[in-house]
Amino acid sequence: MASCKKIYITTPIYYVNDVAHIGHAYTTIIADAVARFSKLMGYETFLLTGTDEHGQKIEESAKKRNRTPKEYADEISKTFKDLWDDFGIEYDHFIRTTDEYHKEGVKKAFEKMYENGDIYKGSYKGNYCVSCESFFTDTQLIDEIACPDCGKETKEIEEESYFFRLSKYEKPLLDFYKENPEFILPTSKRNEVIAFVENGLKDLSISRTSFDWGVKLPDSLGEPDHVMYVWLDALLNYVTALETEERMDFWPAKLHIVGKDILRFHAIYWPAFLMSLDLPLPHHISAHGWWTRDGQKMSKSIGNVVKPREVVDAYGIDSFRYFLLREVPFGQDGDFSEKALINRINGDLGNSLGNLLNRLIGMSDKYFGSEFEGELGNFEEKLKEVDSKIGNLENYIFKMQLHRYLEDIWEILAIGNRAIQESEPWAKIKTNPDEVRSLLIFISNLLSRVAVLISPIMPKSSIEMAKALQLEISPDAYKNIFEIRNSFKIVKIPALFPRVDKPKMQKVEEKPKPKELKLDGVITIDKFFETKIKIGEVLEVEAVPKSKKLYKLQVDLGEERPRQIVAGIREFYSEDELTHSQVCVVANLKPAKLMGLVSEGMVLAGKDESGLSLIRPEKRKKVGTPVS
Ligand code: ME8
Repeated sequence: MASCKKIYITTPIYYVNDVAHIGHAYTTIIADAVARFSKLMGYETFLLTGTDEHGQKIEESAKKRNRTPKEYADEISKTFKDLWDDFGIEYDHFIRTTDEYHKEGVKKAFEKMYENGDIYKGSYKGNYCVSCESFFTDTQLIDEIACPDCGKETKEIEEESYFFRLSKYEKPLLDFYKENPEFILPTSKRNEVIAFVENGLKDLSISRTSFDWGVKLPDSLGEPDHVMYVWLDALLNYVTALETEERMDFWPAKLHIVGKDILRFHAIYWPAFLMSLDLPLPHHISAHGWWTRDGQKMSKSIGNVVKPREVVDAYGIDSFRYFLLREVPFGQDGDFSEKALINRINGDLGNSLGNLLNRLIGMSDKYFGSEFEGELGNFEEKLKEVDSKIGNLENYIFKMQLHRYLEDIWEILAIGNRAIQESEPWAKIKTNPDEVRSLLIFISNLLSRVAVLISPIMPKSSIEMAKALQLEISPDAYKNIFEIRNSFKIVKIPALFPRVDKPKMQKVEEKPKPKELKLDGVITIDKFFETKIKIGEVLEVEAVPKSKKLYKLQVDLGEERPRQIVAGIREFYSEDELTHSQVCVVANLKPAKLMGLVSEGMVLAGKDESGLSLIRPEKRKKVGTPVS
């Protein structure tokens, strides 16, 4: 473990534009597990979580619901806090970016960065994604409009703005990554960040005038119309929370745990801001992968978002915590399915852990009236095998290898279950009760170790196990984990993980897939573009003699002279309606003769039983504009 004695761990602060889902629960549960482990190891530990409440996205969400942004933020922030409280998350401080102390702290930081010469005023023109609250250059956009991160449409904005000299930190950042190879975890993600920085960093626009819902710039700047860029406001929470608790001695953070979606903000902007503020940089930014459900991206419109409360109501918090941390290696994407969760409960939790404890409770009661005392005898070697595995476990935690940690604990449980199988106590209890007693001493010592080791991951089950084994879960118990106990009084407890026979959660309603369209005479886009359609203006209209249906039109397509077009629209439009109106014309049709008149194009129209309608541009456009 690292030499620092104070460990500061953070989750992202979550946007209050929506309630928590499995992704938020995942990050928070990992952070809670690591913080609990750190406490178990005897380190002074501070866990921070909270909500991110400013920005255009929140302002828009509130407006849609006819609420003020603050009312809306109060309500959603509370749902996050209540959820973490109900889940037993042991956070030390819950920050809200609308808290006064935070806003003051952010203003002070802005002032300091300004005084250091890292902030200047300019004007910003660019493409803004409201959903991601970030800017993109034209070349970063997909199809010239969509956000490269979330695919939603960006807005072009031009406004006066303050800028942070991010470009100045390009080299210091690259040097820092080089000198601190474990700054970004997992290391696979590190290369992505380095490549991004090597590509060149542009100065960052850090104030907005196009909306209100944010922290105002410091009064000293005299800019009442500017609010701070939400990511500057949000990232600073990691420091303002400690300041208000007067716990700056916890800085720098040991671990910022984030999803891979926001790694760039934490691994590039955040260290650059900190350098500008002359503050030391965090030890690790750990980015985890993305959860899907039943192999599909979660989305409200599909209705397949995994609600953490629903899972926990059905299966209990410890099963959920175990599943999340065991199912996917940190950094990789994971898939939630109820079936996979049930398999973990019935397999790992029920058959391996629950069963071993049950066997111990049953045998100790039946053979020794629940109390026994003795030596390890033949099982001494086996306990050594267990202890050698435990020796490696600590390394996994701060490297975020929680799945490996759990895998090793489950190997230890397998050693215990195997020992019972091989020793056949039921056959030996009459002939060799000493060996059976030794076996139970071994199993009790093994389970005592496991009870302590799983306490950060499954705190409730660990307390239940401790009750059965009559031990206390504490940093002392962890420090003395290798001590061998020779006498036990086992207390009966209900089965830890009863078998789950059928799914308990509400089924996700499968929305019927849209029917496949039957397309007639399909053409390629190239073929379509062979037809040149242009916008034109009707200059003159004349009825064709001896015809009830035809008009002779002079249409300006922006060419050297107007075109003469004969069109069968007389029953539906008056001359006045047509003159100086715009129409769409097929411009590369071979000229044809109608009633003896040359027609040099075709106006587009649609006709049904109620009559005919010309196809016109919705707004007036320059004549000759191509239609595509
Ligand atoms: O980004 N799988 O807030 P946010 C895994 N306010 N994790 C997921 C997930 C998924 N499908 N969906 C969300 C913000 N997450 C900013 C953060 S920090 C200074 C500001 C988790 O509410 C994951 O941790 O969009 C991700 O990084 C975070 O929620 C984003 O939460």
